[in-house]
Amino acid sequence: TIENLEAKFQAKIDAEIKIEPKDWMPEKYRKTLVRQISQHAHSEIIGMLPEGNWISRAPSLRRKMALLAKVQDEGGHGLYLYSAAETLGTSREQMFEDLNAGKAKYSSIFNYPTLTWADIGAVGWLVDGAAIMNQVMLTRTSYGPYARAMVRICKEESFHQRQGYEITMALAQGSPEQKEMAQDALNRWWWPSLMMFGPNDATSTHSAQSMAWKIKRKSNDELRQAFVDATVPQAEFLGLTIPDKDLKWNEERGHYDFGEIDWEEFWQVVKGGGPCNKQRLRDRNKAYKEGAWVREAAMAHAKKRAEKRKA
Ligand code: FAQ
Repeated sequence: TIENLEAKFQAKIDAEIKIEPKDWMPEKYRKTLVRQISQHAHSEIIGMLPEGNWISRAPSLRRKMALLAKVQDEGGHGLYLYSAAETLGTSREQMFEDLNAGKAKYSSIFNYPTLTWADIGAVGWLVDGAAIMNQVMLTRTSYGPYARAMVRICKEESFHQRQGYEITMALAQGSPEQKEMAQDALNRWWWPSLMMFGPNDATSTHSAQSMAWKIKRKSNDELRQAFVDATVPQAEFLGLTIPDKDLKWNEERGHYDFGEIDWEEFWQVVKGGGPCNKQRLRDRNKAYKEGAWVREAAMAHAKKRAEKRKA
């Protein structure tokens, strides 16, 4: 019976045995994974856009090379994640279609503009920092292909974070104008970075089930707290100020207390009303259309090679 199958499935999860593509799984587990992995994949490739904006304007050849490599890595992360989602029986075309039509979600963070070079530092330091905090737990997620993809992604992501921190450090130790740029970027990216972890646990619709299935290993609030705790000393080291007047070390809890997130802003961005949502979708659709010939050529090449191998 279905109850039997479900009980066996949960026992496997409880015993820390990975679920693999051909294993039986509850339909809701499959659906949740497709939702989360595809949103994650979309975030990676939409995330290329705000940074791609600065490749041609990076202040030196060294900076340009590092940024180019980082943006390319993100394209790669998208590919591993789309592949992982495909093992659950959904097609890449369908996922692209949903993204391009504005039907699929991707991380709220990528709907904010990158106004100055200092934003590239802040994105690496804060956005990649938040991404790693969330993704390290996903290397232990219960679905095998997702967990394995996350291992490599996390290694690359930690290079990205350091790249951003180093840009911010150079600015923070530079001229007064440069320091001001770094501070301004921190002011604009801090709160949106905290929003990346999603709604509070009490209002998170999927958390309880995802934790029971060990898709998620830590809750949204737990991860957000860990990010704040890790990042405050980094800002102090740089001599920059985190834009939160309620931020304060709490000796009793052994954590930083911090202010309330503007949840209205969060949901507005998630629902498509952020500063750059329209622009991101427009750019994504344009890139998809203009890249059609590349996909066709790659398919033709793969077909030719397959035929040669048969012959
Ligand atoms: N933005 O019940 P929950 C990166 C949605 S890192 C937009 O808590 P869940 C690397 C959520 O989907 C960024 N939507 O959901 C990079 C759900 O909507 P639905 C990507 C959000 O899944 C760095 C609803 O709210 N990382 O790309 C957000 O249990 C630099 C209720 O929320 C990942 O995706 C948000 N911030 O927990 C690239 C990590 N938060 O589906 C380039 C994997 C929540 O019911 C440059 N994902 N929502 O319509 C996760 O760990 C989880 O999905 C969470 C949300 C933690 C994001």
